[in-house]
Amino acid sequence: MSGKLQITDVRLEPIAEKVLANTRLSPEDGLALFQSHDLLAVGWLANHVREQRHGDVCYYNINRHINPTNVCVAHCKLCAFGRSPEAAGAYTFSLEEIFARAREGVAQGATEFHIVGGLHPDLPFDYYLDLIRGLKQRFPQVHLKAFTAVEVHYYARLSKLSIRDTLLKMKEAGVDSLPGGGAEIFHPRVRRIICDHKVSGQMWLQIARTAHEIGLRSNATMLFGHVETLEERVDHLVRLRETQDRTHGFVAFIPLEFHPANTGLAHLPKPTGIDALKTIAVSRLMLDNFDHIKAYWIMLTPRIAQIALGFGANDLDGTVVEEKIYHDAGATTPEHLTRAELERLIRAAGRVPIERDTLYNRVDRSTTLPASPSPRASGGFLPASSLTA
Ligand code: V47
Repeated sequence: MSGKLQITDVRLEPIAEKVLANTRLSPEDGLALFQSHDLLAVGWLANHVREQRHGDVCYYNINRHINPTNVCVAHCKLCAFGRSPEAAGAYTFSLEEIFARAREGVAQGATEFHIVGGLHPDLPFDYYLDLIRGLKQRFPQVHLKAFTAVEVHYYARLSKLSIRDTLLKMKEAGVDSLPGGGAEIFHPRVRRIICDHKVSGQMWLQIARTAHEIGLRSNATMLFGHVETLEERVDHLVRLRETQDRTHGFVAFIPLEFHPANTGLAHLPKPTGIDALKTIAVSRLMLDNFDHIKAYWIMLTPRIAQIALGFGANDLDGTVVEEKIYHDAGATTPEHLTRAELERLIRAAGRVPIERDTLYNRVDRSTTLPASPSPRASGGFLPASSLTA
């Protein structure tokens, strides 16, 4: 962002000095940023940090979301996706149905399958391992970003294995990294209200640490805009920052805006666009040890996601194709954006679109255009690092 920093909120002045001197912000600074109505100054600072790290680049990827089942025993108030086994709309895909969706994704050039689902009362751990093995065998070139810490905890209980051994089995089967879901807000007061039966925040962080220890990278999220206080948001960010200091295993942070429709919290108002932009900016400023902050367009809308690229975000996430979690909760965004549409949004925001894989290696399709959708073909992509000097 060109132009000078103009501050109208004097509480931001010492914080701006710290940001410009690359000094870590305190929890009190985080709170002052959230409380400030000087959105443009907060955004300017976040954009300053973003441009120091990434210049004008904005990443996106070609991916496909796959949700194997929406049957879930957790019944979280925040969620409109999970169903009881007998409820209308409950589904569980067979492995063949999942492979067919994956094949379609590969034909469209997907470099990543993002796989998350409900906590099914009857499916054994082997169903999930067979799913991963089957995908890896058929599409070895595609990164499998599969199963949140919440699912890992559930499979460990199901199979009576330790968290570490559960993760090792997943890795052995072909899981490449973990998505960032299920983090919500770590504070127990909030979890008691929005997701009473889910793993604790402490356990979520421990599972992320264990995953990092065995060489699996993972993402992190924060669900904002429901019953949490601003102090609880700051606490969430600080705990993630502390964990990242120890492991350096988090790849990206995704602030997730709460969608209340059809959930047990449907009486709550929707978060505002200002809150979404400020949360992205504060995340960039507090998470000084995270490289990537995603503006997940499905949840923000493409319009707000575009603006977020000037407020600290450096990634729009992917093409997605089929999305259930937000659309069950009333999202009116499309479920799919093409590469051309993502690139257009990024260019119109004054940024340079770069296709990436899950771990932010650049993907260069210029030399190998997809000739056929054969599952064994490269899918037309190679990491740029393998093509150019
Ligand atoms: O864990 C559920 C959230 C998450 C609602 O890792 C809701 O790259 C809003 O984690 N309103 C799943 N949010 C999505 C997720 C994600 C998305 C994109 C990229 C990545 C990544 C991860 O969605 C859940 C929960 O926190 N969620 N219900 C709702 N009604």
